[in-house]
Amino acid sequence: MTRLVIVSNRVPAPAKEGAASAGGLAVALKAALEERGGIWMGWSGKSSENDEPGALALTEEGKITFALTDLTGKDVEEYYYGFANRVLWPICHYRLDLAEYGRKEMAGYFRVNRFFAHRLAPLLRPDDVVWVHDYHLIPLAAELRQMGFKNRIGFFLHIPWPPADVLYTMPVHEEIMHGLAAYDLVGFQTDHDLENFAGCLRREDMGDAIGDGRFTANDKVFKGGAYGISIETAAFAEFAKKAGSHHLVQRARQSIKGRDLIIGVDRLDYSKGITQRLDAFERFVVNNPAHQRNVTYLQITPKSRSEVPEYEQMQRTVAEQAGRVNGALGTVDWVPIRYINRSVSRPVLAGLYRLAKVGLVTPLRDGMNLVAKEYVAAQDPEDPGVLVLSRFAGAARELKRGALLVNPYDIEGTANALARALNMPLEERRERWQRMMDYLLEYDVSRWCDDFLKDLVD
Ligand code: GDG
Repeated sequence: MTRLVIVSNRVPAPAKEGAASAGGLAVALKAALEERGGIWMGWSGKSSENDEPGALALTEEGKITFALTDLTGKDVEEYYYGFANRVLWPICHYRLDLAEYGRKEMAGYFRVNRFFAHRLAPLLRPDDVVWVHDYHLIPLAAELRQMGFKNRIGFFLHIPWPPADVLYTMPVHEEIMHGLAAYDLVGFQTDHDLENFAGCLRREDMGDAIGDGRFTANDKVFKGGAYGISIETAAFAEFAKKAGSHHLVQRARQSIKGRDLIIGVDRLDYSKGITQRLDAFERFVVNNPAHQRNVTYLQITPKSRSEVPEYEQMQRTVAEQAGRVNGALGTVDWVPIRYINRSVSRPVLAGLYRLAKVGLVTPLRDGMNLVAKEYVAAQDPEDPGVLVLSRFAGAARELKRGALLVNPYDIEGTANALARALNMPLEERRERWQRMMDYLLEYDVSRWCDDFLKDLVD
């Protein structure tokens, strides 16, 4: 079996609390590496003290070698915050208005990708299979090819791929498209993203889909496919069941005093639709006096990318909004919204999912959304909660037969879905949950990993 080399911007730390606590993606990729032996390379998350990025730090864990590199402060500023998070992230989430094109940042992005390729090169053997992850590293294969590497190289994009009209507003769209065409296999979360990608190839006569999951571009044929990422469904279900006895989960249960719990869990990010969701919850409470005082909405929102101004601004907006709704609707013995602006541990998160009658997952645009899948897996099969899910999450394409799908821009519609979820009879809840759970048990994260690697190696 050939060795596997994974490259991603960040590399997960070794798991401390057992499989499901580490997060499904890390577990699945580590399992794939453990099986084949291999390397996981990425940025250490640190910036070097001087202008030199520093040497690769190698650590062995079983059959896996972790290879981490520091970046310079300038690299982090331009490649990570500048281009990846202030151009590619908003563009891929259809937010043309938020993209900021700086020449320096664009150059920094390509420079750091070249640097990654040079760092990786001495570690690569001719028959290694390379799997590159996410928007930070699109040009990596093109750099390796330029250096003469002929290895199988695959790419998986964790975020959405936009239509041509959106992508082509980006000054370096051509380089980005050429970068993707340098892979042997390009994987997207959904068929919708894949269609958008084909549309982007066609728009400037760069290439096209030629059937059977194959594409042409730059006189070369490569594969493209949809591989919806997932979670370790069975392990997470078991984990959530046990998490009920965690003292913090028990305290949460006591504190909601028999009220219905609605849960929202998202990194603080404008793509997640948090402000629209708070509006919808407020509308629901106003429209449904019978539910007032009987419902608690818990929003868990760890900070992310606080160095990017839009995120800093959003942090203030969400906190103010939660405070305003509580001030307007709360009573002496009822706080409608509990807002936690930091991360909670994975066992507590799993236990809270299971406590909640409704999982409210309403991104404005999302590659997949693992919270939706985790919420489903965590439910008690005898008395499952209801998933209210945005139609613009990749997960909606897989869970539409069980979730209540909403348009997150439609505040009234989302409020109505909340009412429907809280009033849903047990039998309907069970049927809907079972359909989603059956799907998630079959298409778990190991299946995602196997399907991608099989197509890459074939
Ligand atoms: C990107 C794409 C795609 C969140 N809060 C806490 C916490 N989390 C965990 C969740 C979940 C993960 O973070 C978030 O994953 P998502 O998929 O929901 O969203 P992104 O971070 O935007 O991920 C997305 C994903 O990549 C994978 O391809 O699905 O579309 O945007 O696992 O549980 N975990 C803990 N405490 C928290 O407070 N422990």
